[in-house]
Amino acid sequence: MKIKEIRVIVASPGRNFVTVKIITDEGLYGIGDATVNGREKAVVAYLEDHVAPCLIGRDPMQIEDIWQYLYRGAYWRRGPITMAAISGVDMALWDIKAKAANMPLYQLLGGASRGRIMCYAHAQGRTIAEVVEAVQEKREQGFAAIRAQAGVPGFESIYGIRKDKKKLTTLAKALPVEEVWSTSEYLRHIPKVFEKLRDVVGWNTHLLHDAHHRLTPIEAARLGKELEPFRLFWLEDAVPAELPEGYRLVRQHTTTPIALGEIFNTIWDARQLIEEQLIDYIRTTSVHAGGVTGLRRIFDFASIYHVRTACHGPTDVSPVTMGTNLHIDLWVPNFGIQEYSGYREATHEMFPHAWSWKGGYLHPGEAIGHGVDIDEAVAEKYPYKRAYLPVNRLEDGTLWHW
Ligand code: GCO
Ligand code: MG
Repeated sequence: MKIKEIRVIVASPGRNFVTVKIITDEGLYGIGDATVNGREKAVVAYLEDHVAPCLIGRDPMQIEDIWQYLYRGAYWRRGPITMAAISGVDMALWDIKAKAANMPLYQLLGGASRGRIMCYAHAQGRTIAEVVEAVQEKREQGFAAIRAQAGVPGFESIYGIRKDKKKLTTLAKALPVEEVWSTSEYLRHIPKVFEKLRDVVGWNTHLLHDAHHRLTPIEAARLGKELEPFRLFWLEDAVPAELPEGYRLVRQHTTTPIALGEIFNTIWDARQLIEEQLIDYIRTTSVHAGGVTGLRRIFDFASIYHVRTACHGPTDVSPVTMGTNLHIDLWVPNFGIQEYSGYREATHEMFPHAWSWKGGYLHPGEAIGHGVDIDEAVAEKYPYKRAYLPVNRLEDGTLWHW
């Protein structure tokens, strides 16, 4: 079998997705996701101009060799664009291999280690009352784990919370929306949110929170400590992870579990955090951390250190990544949880998939391959639209982490 054609499809069924389609001379094809939210076109150029020409004529069964060829062979290693391109190719190749083997991908990985995959939903609100209502709604839908994000009094919009959705959409078409942030106000407010949530929901629902990279280590330590009475499932991305040893300080002060890694691209980004047991959950996902090949390596390494998996699964990773993650989730012995924030109808329409969601649980399905396809005719109806993530500033105008 040989790789005959590689198509890179960019479409925006509500948000932009970059999809790789690898077609073989035997008619089998595979699909991969290569989306980097807000920088989509860079991956398209990387794939079309630099990767595709090198792969035509190669044996698609040589997944490991192709992975190494694209990783080591580029000389310029790692980074989100390179790794998203490698991930897209890798997912498509595993899809082809599993189709050729006539089995669902999870069987090729070693089979199912569990019957269903626990996922967590997103609940957010501007006021505490709104958050409580949003969490209750997710509980009624059957979610056993819910991430709660709350507005901070006096601030119009922060990560996960927007005052005026319409305004954001209009602005997002042009340039990044700018938000304003105060760590001290946030730190004062968040413990109150979780105190109220525990009062209302009791102890049978897992509660999670994402600090979205905004704190310093000692601030994160304080937040973790103050949230201890409310027994969070985790506190996510408390501190930007460029300085992994910064997390030692967080660990010294709190037993609140720590989750990290949605923006990591390789095992090297996660190595020290895992080795020193500075985190409890590793958030790498198939589209940004090297596809099935990259993720499997990171997760096996994490298992030695009692670190569990928690694949990133927001709306900006496509249903192809979701499907691929679910096969890994079903197999991986050290599974923790899967993020699932759902998709718009148009996204489901563009990516027909075998995976399914019921209550708070997901399953990859029994279709051969990873079970996710792309409907190219539907994709044509939704052309790419330039869009950015917001940026964040402190009250005095200093650019901060978003
Ligand atoms: C999460 C993430 C996302 C990111 C988004 C950026 O935990 O789901 O933090 O919401 O902000 O993926 O593109
Ligand atoms: Mg996050």
